[in-house]
Amino acid sequence: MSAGLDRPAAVLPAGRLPRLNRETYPLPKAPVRIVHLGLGAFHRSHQAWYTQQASDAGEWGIAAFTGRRPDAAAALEAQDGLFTVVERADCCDSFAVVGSIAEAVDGADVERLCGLLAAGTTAIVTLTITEAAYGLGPDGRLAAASPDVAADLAQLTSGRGNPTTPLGRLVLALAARRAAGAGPLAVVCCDNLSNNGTVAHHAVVGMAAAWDPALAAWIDEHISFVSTSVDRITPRTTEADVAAVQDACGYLDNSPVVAEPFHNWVLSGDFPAGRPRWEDAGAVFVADIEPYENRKLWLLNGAHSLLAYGGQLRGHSTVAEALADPVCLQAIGKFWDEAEAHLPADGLQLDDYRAALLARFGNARIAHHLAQIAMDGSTKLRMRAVPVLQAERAAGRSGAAAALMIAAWMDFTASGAAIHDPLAEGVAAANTLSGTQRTRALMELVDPALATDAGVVDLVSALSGAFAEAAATS
Ligand code: CS2
Repeated sequence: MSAGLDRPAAVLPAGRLPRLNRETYPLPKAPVRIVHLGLGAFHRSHQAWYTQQASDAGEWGIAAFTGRRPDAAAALEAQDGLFTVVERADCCDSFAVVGSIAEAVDGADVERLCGLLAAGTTAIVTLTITEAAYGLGPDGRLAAASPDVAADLAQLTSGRGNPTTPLGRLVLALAARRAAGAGPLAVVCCDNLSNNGTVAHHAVVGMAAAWDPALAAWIDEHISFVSTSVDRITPRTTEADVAAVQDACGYLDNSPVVAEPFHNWVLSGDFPAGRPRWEDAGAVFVADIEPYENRKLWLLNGAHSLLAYGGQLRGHSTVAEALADPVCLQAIGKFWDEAEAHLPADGLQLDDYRAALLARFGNARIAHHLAQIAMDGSTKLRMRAVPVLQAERAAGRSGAAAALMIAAWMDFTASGAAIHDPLAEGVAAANTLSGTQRTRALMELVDPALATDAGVVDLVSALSGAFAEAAATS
């Protein structure tokens, strides 16, 4: 069921326009069977959109919880959970109202979260909590000493029950499900991580085990962790987007979301309590997700990170601007060649995929800001550059294009731009050093093993400055 708009453009002044809600736009509310953690633009343009398109959408409502701030939940609740998806193609926009979010909740309301997970009708928990929020250190284990994780463990063990990280909240809510005897469910990780189901599993069980080993054992037995590869470019909503929806749709929507027309969702794993027919909207269920995941993380997200650091060092602000710079374009092509050598040749249509990516990145009507992509670099590079660099070196080649992504990140961290990173303190400390010492210290934050490889450290050091120095016409 797609809720396309059939209203004429507004002729009334903004003050007299109706507010989007279920009275002005009568979409029925489905019963909550999905709980989402991480209510943001991407959840709305992707999982909420897919759920709305499923032929059994009427049975699957979402209760979506925010992360640190309540704002997005308050804004959406004021419109009964409704919002507009603006599909922004390079020719034009189209608009559709999505009604699958039945409840938008402040993430701090752990009581509501526990209540929903204790209900046997809740079948799925989806997560978009950011790559960095899984609380895992560079070794892939739960960083129990990190301040947020340690604070949540203290909350859980003291029985005060007020964790603040999404993981801590999820563990508490799973304990409520166990206590209620509500049975199995699926946790579906929708963050850009390799093996994201396994990562979520380790993170949740790691935190549970540090609190209550019996809960950890119950989670292992009853909770399915589904791995997924998610894709839809969704920049942050701007005031201009809000105004565009108002003009085109004739109502006030305080929470529209702009996304490219392209969308993709590949999933692998069990849904012991059922799931919506997401395949009706094109979702694909596979036995082995790794090739799809690597294709997306390396070719799309890897290129994004190259553009984010290299592009900003060259004075660009958006993906489309950076792509138009031959220096950036050439860096992407070289990185894709390296990555492609480690992807299966069959079934992934890599030529088409690369061509489609260039078209998607080149859509200048989507103002996808490089500063947004540049965030959390230490975590993202671990998924986007490191595996390609390792594979290239194992194959006896230098991996210079993957190393260039890491060198560009390092240059960017010293460029004076604001650094948003879970390891920001370590980044700042490393940047007080110089030369190879600095490179090694920064590399340790991304991948400790690579930091001990003198060849890699020398290569990355030698590539420092490459973006800023390259001539635009080279
Ligand atoms: C981007 C992703 O911000 C980033 O790190 O690379 O959000 C990217 O836009 C999405 O994965 C596209 O599906």
